[in-house]
Amino acid sequence: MHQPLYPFSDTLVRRLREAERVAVLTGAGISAESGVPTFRDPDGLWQKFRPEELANVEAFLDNPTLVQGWYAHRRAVVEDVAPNDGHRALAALERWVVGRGGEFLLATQNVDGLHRRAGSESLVELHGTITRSHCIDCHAPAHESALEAGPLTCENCGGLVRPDVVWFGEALPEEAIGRATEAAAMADVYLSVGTSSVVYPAAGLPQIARQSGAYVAEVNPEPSDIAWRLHEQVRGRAGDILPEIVGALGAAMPRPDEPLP
Ligand code: BV8
Ligand code: ZN
Repeated sequence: MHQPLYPFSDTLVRRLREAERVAVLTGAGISAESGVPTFRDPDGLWQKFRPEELANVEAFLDNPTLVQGWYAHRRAVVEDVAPNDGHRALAALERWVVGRGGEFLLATQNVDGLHRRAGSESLVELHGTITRSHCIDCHAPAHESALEAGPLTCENCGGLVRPDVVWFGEALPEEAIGRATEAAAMADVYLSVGTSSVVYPAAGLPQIARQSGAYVAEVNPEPSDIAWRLHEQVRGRAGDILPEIVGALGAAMPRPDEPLP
């Protein structure tokens, strides 16, 4: 039996081998190794800004230029980085599960678009994406140009332009949370990777999986808010652990320069 280098159990590998349905939830931690700051880590985004100040509609309407500038900064960071081995390992896991006739869904809270760039296909973005923007009045897609003085407005109607993300107090995209909830309820194995599990409804997904009979493990250097409710806590970084899990299954990892199938 493959002796993993990392602190995950043979049970997890066995349950993955036996699984017909695998579902995964990711948070900012899986993008940390790509150089995208998380929210609640000591050097995270929320240390400098409070979410209430930036990631909600009132804050945006109060100070659109500040919020647009914050997202423009985060978009520039994301355009500069690349998926890491953690993202690629989940794309490999998806191909391995689907290749054996199984079902796979990755639900991410991240808005950085790195999972899609790593090759994940069965993917829902629970909190939207900063890679697209739209007008708050006519909802026309908007192209975020560099912020000159004053807020960016819609070329169509002059309305304010906002990123396609889900802010606090806003409903998640129905289809995305619906598919993610169904996948959690049906999963044989559920992996929660790189999330502090404090934001709902996303943080409820691993708990739904657990209550529905899935084997639930989290991959995180620190225990998340719901770690004690899960079967297994794999202490480590996603970019180290996930390729080891995928290796233990004999699934091939895509190379960074490998063109997508
Ligand atoms: C809604 C915007 C209703 C996009 C974000 C009281 C109790 C329960 C819920 C609530 C409550 N009061 C209010 C609520 C609801 C609220 C909520 O949950 N608040 C919390 C804070 C209490 N939720 C909402 O408002 C949601 N909407 O409920 O709407 C509704 C229904 C119908 C109609 C109308 C309304 C909306 C939630 C989405 C909010 N948007 N961001 C953006 O700017 O990015 S949330 C923000 O937090 C990000 O989206 C992020 O994805 C999310 C979660 O954070 P994480 O991804 O977990 O990141 P974090 O930094 O916290 O943790 C990183 C982890 O990684 C750490 O554990 C760290 O140890 C680990 N890590 C670090 N390095 C690594 C690693 N792991 C692995 N490898 C590594 N290398
Ligand atoms: Zn408009």
